[in-house]
Amino acid sequence: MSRPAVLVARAVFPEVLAQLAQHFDVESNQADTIFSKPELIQRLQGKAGAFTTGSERIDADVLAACPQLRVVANMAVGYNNFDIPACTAAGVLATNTPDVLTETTADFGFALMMATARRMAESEHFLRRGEWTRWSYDMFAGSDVHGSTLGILGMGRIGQAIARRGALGFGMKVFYHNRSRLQTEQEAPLGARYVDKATLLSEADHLVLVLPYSASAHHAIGAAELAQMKPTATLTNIARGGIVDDAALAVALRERRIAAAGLDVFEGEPAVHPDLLTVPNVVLTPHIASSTLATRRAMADLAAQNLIAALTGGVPPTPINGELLKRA
Ligand code: 8YV
Repeated sequence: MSRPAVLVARAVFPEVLAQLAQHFDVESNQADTIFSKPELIQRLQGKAGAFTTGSERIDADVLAACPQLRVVANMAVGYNNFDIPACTAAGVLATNTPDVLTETTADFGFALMMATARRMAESEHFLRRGEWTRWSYDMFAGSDVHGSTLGILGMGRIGQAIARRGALGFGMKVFYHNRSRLQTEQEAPLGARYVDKATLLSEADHLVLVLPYSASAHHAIGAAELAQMKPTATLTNIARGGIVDDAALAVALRERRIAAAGLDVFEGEPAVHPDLLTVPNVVLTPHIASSTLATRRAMADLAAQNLIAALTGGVPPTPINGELLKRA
């Protein structure tokens, strides 16, 4: 019997390719070129599965042009690169990689928030420019993290992991806003308080965004929301580009309407809004919140397990549109 063919759309660990090669005829992209939509469609011809990352968009056009496709396995917890209703309508199982990146991503979110509050990037640039010639009493004075109010927009797994760090490690008061309120037993150990978005914006000393991207989350933080924040507050975005209106944020930073921002994700990344590159009070990182070797390997392994299970009659561990499995 011939083996299913799969496409691995971006470069990945050779060990993961080797796992896949035990089950499939694998076309891989170790050159790591970014496929245009026509090229992606062309490479998916005859493939039953695809191992994707956030850079491949699987939409109705791709699905219509690739009728043999049965599963798309994203090496990411976020899946806004997939049109899930279109996948489900086409009978294509979609999977993601939750849980394995939660703690690593929370570590990074907390670190970025701290670097932002304590002006680490701005002061490092100053030092590298050779401008540090003497001590002064208010040099790069930032704002305290310990004992301050942590605001979390999007209280899923990663949001809760950041809240734990803040409440238990840094004595922070935790306010959050989310589509749904947590159970009392989840809130209680963190002293987390569910508030409306306006209260979150006006009360947070450090606001961290951890919500998934959706059309309704587009520009959830724009000029109007930034205007509701304290002028001393910081904003950290480790969620997705497009949740923040980056142009409006650059204006707010330049005019010191908020103190500082830490950004790991950008609208239209890897392009970065040019005004963000020139304002001093922002820490910028290239979408690396989940990037430790151990976690990236765990993500790749989980995506591979999903692909293997889905195409060899097993049970994929982390399906997104799992209703397709029940139907089968
Ligand atoms: C990925 C992420 O590195 O998991 C996610 O949703 O944003 C990152 O961990 C990125 O999406 C590449 O697939």
